[in-house]
Amino acid sequence: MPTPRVAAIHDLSGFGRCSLTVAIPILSAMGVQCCPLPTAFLSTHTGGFEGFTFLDMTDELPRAAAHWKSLGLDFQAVYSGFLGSERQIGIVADFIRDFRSAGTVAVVDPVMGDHGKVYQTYTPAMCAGMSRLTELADVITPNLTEAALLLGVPYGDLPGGEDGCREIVERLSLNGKRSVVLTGASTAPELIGAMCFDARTGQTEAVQTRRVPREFHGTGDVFTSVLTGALVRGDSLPQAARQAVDFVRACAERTAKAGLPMREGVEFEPLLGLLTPSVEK
Ligand code: PXL
Repeated sequence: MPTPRVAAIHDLSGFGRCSLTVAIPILSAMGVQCCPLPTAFLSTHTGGFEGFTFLDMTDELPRAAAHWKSLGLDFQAVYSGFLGSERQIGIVADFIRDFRSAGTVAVVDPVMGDHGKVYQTYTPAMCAGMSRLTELADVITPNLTEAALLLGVPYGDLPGGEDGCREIVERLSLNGKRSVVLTGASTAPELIGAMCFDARTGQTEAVQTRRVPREFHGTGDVFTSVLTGALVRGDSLPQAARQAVDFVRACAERTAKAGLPMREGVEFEPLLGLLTPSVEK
């Protein structure tokens, strides 16, 4: 199989294991070429650190995209996540339109918040723009907070339980046109994982694992990076979600055992080998 190539449009946070510092090693370990377009450079992510630096890269994105276009590059996936400004919504939308071809999957992780709260750097206009951006996606991967924002309902009013998660993904599917992978979805108290609506088959299916009773920053980025890598390697949506759920669980279990702080993310580095396909010379 030729090495699949992914354009990854996320921030680069120097410390805290999220976004590009997760996507690049995970996609590489999966045998996928990751081409980063950094939306911003931060000293750390914004969840749990005070005084982080933030360098907005908005002006650089269309310049880099134009250069890539002039080189005739193509991508098997465009994968976007945390955005640095409202203007980046339109830039990412243009990128998806310009680089989309028959074999391209557009994965939009509508990163906006967690635990019922919107992230510090996200304005209401950015959240509205993110919702428009998801209309261009083949696959979206909201957590419950982001699902509530996309549906325009208060977090506390989301339908609960397995049936509620099924209803959420089906309502977010734009009448079955796009696939939806709801993360942090739980069908029983001791289980956690994803609820997937697959637009290719029209099926909704829960992909669950035993819950690790701790939370870590950046697990959504680990999840969607594995999912994207598996999709460009040709796996179906439920197969890709299974790999992502199992990898996040392995990372969370290891990190919880080591007693590491939530804000430093999951210690995924020693486990990258779990993702590596057997080597063909
Ligand atoms: O994991 C999502 C994320 C990505 N990038 C930055 C963040 C967050 C969540 O807080 O702050 C900079």
